[in-house]
Amino acid sequence: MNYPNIQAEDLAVYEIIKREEQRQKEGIELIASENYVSRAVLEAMGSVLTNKYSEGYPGKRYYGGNEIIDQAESLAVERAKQLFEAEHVNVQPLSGSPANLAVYMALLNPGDKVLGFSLDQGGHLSHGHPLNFSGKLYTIIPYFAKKETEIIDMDEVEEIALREKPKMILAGFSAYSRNMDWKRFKEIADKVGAFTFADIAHAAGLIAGKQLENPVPYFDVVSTTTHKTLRGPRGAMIMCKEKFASVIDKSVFPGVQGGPHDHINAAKAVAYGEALKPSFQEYSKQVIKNAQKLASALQEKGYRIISGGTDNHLMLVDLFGSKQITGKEAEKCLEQVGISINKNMIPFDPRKPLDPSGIRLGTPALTTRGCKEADMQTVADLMDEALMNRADETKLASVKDKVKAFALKFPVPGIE
Ligand code: DSN
Repeated sequence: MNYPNIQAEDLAVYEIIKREEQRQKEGIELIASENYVSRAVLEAMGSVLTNKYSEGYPGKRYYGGNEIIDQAESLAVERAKQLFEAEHVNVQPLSGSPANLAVYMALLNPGDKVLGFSLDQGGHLSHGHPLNFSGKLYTIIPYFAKKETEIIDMDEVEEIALREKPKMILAGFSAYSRNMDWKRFKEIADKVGAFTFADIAHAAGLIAGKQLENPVPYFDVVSTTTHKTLRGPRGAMIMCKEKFASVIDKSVFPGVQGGPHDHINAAKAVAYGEALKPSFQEYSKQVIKNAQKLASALQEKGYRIISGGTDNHLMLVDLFGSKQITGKEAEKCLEQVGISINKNMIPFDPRKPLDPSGIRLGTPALTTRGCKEADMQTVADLMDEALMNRADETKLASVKDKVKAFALKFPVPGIE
């Protein structure tokens, strides 16, 4: 993409965009929640659809002139229904947390009990962190991974559910590398009469790409962001059974949001169109193969991978436990050589969130650039070389050159 008008009218912003393009092009992106959208998605986001106000839903808006906007939103909805076999879809949520807020508000009253995966074990802020709306407004009962396996113990989830009788059971994660047993969650919820809510923000693309099991047929409500493995614009959507359609729609608008972002909804339609193609299934399969290869390459170098491996696009590495390097040190060292990762708590972490024992790695972005398993070996080698020489500035400068040479072999969509 070129930006001739920004260049002519606002050099400061133009230069920021160019510097970020360079960072993305020359770096190795391993943040599990990031990806590179296609040029078509970028173009839809940059379109004049941003000029419109359209509070309401297709065919029932509070502003005139929405005949064409209705078509864009309906197209996104129809494609999402097809991708996820959903009965009802709302594509208006602006991002993941507002989507989750809308779900809580639709199904619960303040104070109601919710079972959610503990944040320090791989859950998300909006699944009950005490400083988040979820933890402030609702009574959150956490469930955990089992200490010995670092995998969620469904028998324990059942025990907690039977004891606590929650009004809703939330299944989902932002740092968990194993398959979720959606069917069992539903069976447990049925035993206690709880609503089922899945947050598939991380794995949505792998589900759409038919590589992981889909919770939509089992669950009452499912939310997702659209910009992670699903490779769409920054945003979210909610899918639900028809019987919840009206409460979910009312909760999104007017409950939580005003006007939808119509240019983003058109970009969601474009991304869902891409995800419906067979090539997206190949992409999703490769994301998982790459993650499994990266995990095993790191294990061979003595890094401990939480739960012993991964079934999806991400992994947690117990860096402190296996190499006596903290997550914060690793994040800083790897950033210095152009490798983007994030520090992360590991299950039962003896350290604190701002300097935890672990890091989280993911392969959706590198896979979009065309990386395969052999490239994951190179990535593991480069990471290890940087981490083992973290006090040696000369060595780190040489690793940075190698990272750049490697990254430039793989084009980033949308960057010349
Ligand atoms: N920030 C996202 C992630 O990195 O997983 C979750 O919202």
